[in-house]
Amino acid sequence: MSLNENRSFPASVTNLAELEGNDPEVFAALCGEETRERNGIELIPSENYTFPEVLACLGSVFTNKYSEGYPGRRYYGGQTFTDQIENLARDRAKSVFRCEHANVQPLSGSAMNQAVYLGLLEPGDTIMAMDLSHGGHLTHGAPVSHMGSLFNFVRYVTDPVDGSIDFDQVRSDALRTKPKMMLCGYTSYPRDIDYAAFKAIADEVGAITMTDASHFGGLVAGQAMNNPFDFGFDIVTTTTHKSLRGPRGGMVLCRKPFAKKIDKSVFPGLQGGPHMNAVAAIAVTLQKAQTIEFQAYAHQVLKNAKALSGALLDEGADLVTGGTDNHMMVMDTMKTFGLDGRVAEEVLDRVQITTNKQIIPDDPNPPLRPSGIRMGTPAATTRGMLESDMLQLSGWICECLRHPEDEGILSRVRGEVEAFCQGFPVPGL
Ligand code: DSN
Repeated sequence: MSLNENRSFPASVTNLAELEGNDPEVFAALCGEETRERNGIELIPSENYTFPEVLACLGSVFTNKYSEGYPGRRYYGGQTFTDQIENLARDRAKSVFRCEHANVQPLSGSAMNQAVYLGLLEPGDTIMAMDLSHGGHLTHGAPVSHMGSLFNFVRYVTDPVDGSIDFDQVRSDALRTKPKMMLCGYTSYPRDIDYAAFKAIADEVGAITMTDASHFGGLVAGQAMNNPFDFGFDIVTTTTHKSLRGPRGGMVLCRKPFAKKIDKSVFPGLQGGPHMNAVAAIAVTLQKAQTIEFQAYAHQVLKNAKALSGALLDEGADLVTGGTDNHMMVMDTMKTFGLDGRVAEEVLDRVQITTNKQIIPDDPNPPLRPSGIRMGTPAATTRGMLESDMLQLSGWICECLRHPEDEGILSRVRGEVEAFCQGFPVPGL
């Protein structure tokens, strides 16, 4: 049976036509964003172009439905189809990440991490996690976050030269502070994680092991990076919209003994009704993530990151940790070009190359004027760009940052970028 047997198809086209007529201001902004995404190169490592089917689910009638509870145990009627999609999303998550339980309801990355801490720990308990300026996320205990004041975070840092984590130091801090949880994962760290080393220390002190895989969830799913569950980890969280190419949202994946506490913590502990349009989109994403094509994509993301970082290094760029093992890199623009990250981001914005200003380890500068920028390859790879294209990107980036006030150069590069992008259509646009 077609869901659309009584109406014209596709619905989104009809809806956009209505939007154009009824709210031209919002329509104009939407068109502007679409053009921006089409004509520019997206290098923010946490952003991507989602699958067209994901956009279809997000704009679907599942938006209309409240579904507090879990499949088979809801607090509102009318759940035949929401139960179907949530079961699909959960089963697919378990299969893709090879885990025993999945909760696909968290509304965001912050909510998913908070649900884990609040569900498994008591306020005041100690958690070890990576320091914000060394690559950890706000929810990994940054003092400005609510989690930072609710729990006692002990932060580990990275080596200033090669970016490695000193596991002797982590072990001695763990023995001294007796964390209930050891957390690895990052938002701005261009290296892989030694899960075995973390797990050994956690076992020694009896800590729960958690990985926040938000940035590289898609690369784990595509079998291009290690899966923490293969090292015996207890909990893995991941957002669904970064390298995974799904809708904005989060998932908590875990071993069976943690399942009940995690579910109770997400709902009713932290959230009310899940966004079932996003859950439907997560189901679609996880079906895509099981394909050979997605595996090829994930591996190409890493190859492109190696190519881009290599080309930048050849141009004399100072990259934090000296390169990358994953999909991202952080360039110290202060050291390389004498520009702070805000200025570098603005210069690149002007030529339609989108990056984000980024603090570097122990940054002497404040977060809104930090010393670097962060770049990554998931979105460019989605458009079909390959290693040779990364050489071209590196050339434009360095030329513009060497001549930040040369209007002639910036205007020429802007045109070249726009022409180049026409060869790499954004899926679905
Ligand atoms: N905003 C995400 C990122 O850019 O890494 C993390 O929350």
